[in-house]
Amino acid sequence: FSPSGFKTKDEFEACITDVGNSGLRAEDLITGRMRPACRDHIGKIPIQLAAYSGTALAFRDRLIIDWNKTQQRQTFDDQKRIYYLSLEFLMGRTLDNAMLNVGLKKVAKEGLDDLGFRIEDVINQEHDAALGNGGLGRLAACFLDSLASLNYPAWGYGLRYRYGIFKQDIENGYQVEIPDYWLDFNPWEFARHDVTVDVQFYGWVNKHTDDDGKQVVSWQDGELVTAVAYDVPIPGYGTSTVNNLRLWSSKASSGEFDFSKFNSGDYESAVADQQRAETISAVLYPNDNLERGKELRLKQQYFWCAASLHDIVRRFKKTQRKWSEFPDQVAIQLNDTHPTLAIVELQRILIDKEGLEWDVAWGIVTKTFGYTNHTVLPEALEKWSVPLFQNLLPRHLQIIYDINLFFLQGVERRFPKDREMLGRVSIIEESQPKMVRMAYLAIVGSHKVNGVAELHSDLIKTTIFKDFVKIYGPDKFTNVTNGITPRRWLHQANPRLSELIASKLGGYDFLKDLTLLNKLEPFVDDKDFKKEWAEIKYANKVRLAQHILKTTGVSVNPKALFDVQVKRIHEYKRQQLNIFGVIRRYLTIKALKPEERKKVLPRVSIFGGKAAPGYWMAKTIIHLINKVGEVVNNDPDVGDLLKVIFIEDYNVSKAEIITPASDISEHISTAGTEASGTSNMKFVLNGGLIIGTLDGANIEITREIGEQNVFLFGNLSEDVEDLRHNHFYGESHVDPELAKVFDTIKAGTFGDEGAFSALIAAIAEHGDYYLVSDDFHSYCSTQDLIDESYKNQDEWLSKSILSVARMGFFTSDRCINEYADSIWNIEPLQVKDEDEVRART
Ligand code: 9GP
Repeated sequence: FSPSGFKTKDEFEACITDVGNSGLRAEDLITGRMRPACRDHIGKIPIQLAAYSGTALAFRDRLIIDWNKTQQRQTFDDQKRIYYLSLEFLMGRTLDNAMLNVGLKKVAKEGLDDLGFRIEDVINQEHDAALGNGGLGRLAACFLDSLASLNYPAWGYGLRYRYGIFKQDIENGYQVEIPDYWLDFNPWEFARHDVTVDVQFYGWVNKHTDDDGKQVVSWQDGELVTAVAYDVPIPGYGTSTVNNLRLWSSKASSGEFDFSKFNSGDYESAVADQQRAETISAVLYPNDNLERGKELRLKQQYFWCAASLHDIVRRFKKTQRKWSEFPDQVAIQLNDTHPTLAIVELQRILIDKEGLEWDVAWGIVTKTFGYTNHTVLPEALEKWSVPLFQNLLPRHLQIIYDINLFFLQGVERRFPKDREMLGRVSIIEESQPKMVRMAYLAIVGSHKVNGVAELHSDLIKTTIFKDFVKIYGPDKFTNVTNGITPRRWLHQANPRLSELIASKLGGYDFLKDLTLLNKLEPFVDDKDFKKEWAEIKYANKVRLAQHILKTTGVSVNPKALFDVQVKRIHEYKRQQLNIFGVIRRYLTIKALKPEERKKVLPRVSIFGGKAAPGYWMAKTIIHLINKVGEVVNNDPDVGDLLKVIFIEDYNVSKAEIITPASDISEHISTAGTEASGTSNMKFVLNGGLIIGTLDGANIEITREIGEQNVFLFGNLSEDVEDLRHNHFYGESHVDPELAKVFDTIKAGTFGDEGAFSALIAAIAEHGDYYLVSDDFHSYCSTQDLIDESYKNQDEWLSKSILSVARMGFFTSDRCINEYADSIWNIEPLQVKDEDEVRART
């Protein structure tokens, strides 16, 4: 535990706790009024880290007071609560957000200034809480912010991974994964050793009839693992509401199981048990839109669902209400299929433990759950093998079979002539081995199913869940278009822009009601306003250019057009299309005479994102981007006209620097593959324009901000299947411009051409599943159009301002209100006036 100079993490934490318990205020860490023992230790902490610790603990103290009040108020009011179950919460850093949300950032800045610290340096000490892969996890984090800001009684439930998403290093152009141990000093969590749940795995099921003739089912033996709660306060913006995010950590059970092993002298296996138990919450699976069916993952899912359900039921039982009132008090939202086992677990609790009849219990279950689908990609839809289930969760498998049986009986009654439908909709897939289809289970066990953008919600109804629409009718299926929190993604990431907007709108109310942004429209022709708008963008680009220089050694011109694509690397997101376009641009520049080059608009192509460690094609794309960068960035013919940058280890805090600096960002997935996308919203909210396909939320963004403000290209989703079919059965061809790009790669211009052959073959020989060649021409001509448009800066600025003014719809506050009204049926809590109105910086 070297960074702090403490010998162990425990020693450091003990010291911090000591300060907390000693009656000293957390700020004393900075001012030095601390116990001598601690002073010795603190002296060894790098001074910036000490300043961070002090500031974080000062804010934490404040949050705790409001957190306690909120929890008491929620218990006292006894309203219906929403529980948001998500295996991922991509929170990023907390301190800055906490300062802004409680409205005391100015005060903190002045205090730190007085002590000789720059607030930015202090904020930068914090390790990102990276408990997520990408959009799904970040959406969950935005939702928590909105739930608290809107005063909804809400809890998040997740896993406290010891290792979040890996840290990405680039070595020789290749991605290298480094473990992300983020818990070295985390002042934002509270270990609740008083809140534990024993979770059972394996074992066998005993069914017998009791003396009253009633069938009793019990799940026996197996292994117990203890879930320990860690609570994280989630402050709302401009309100005193502080909600709770409860993350579970696994440890060996202290039950008789382990003791029996110890007592019999079997120390080794007792220790192995302990390690096995701790492994459950050790690591976040680093896959985005990809499921691999690993046993440990299923264990994680059940561990987290069982602990969370136990907690929710325990809280409900304290109210002494009847079981029939459970859905009036509890709404549970399943963020993707990962928490689907919660459905089965609640049914098990109700029938096996509480003795309810099957139908009564099932009625309660289905009224309680809602399910959000985030993808139609087949490789991302979860399925678990029946033998795996049978071994790990034997009682749950029986219940799933019963759920399926009753469901199929109902289907058969309604559609007696359609025998094939039974096979198509069965929760159990009759494959070898049999598989449990989690999405189907989630649909059958929920009262509402929603997609995350209009096109996506339509697609699930007409493709993967078509039969279920026939069975349940269309009303069960709905849409809630995603959103983002403007507090983090505008106010925190782009404080100058937020301040400029506030100066025109007469305050920061737009952060609570984003539709107020439309009051910016009249300023679209205001010269002074436009000048300031442009200056802010430029300053943000300078900041990013500094970051690029520091991290890559490449100097980029902030006056160039910054073209950004930052997101997980995936073939369907088509970073390969982007880099092939960059190569074409490079070839075009090279072919120009020196005097012609003077007319070329300089561009910086910026990439960032992680590839799943086992996703070889995605890793090849990263490799190609870096190799192209090495050549282009050092080519004297090109100079400033083109730079290609790969930003290592893209994460939330880097997104906060990159997003405000973009002129154009790329959202170029094959139509019909990106469920929504949310970075598209972040970029536009920060005054960047977008190039995109008619996919996911791009469509609604276009509708809101106007077609003239978006650069759209490419085939439509309804044509994708036919095009794919043609690739296989018709004449295959590669776009001639793209063929030139391939020739350049094959000629070894970017190093060993063999390294990239699979990337080319996927398009030229293996059916071009993602339609890269089909869309290449339209992509390139749209990029040319962007060059032309950017040259007219005045018009570009008007587009930028108008777009921001029309982004009100995409706040996550709107989403949460929609979920609350149409799915959860919950109301916000009344917060007293004096608590609600907070100073806003
Ligand atoms: O791929 C989708 C992305 O388009 C969407 O914005 C995000 C949040 O809804 O979810 C992603 N889906 C997944 O990560 C896996 O289902």
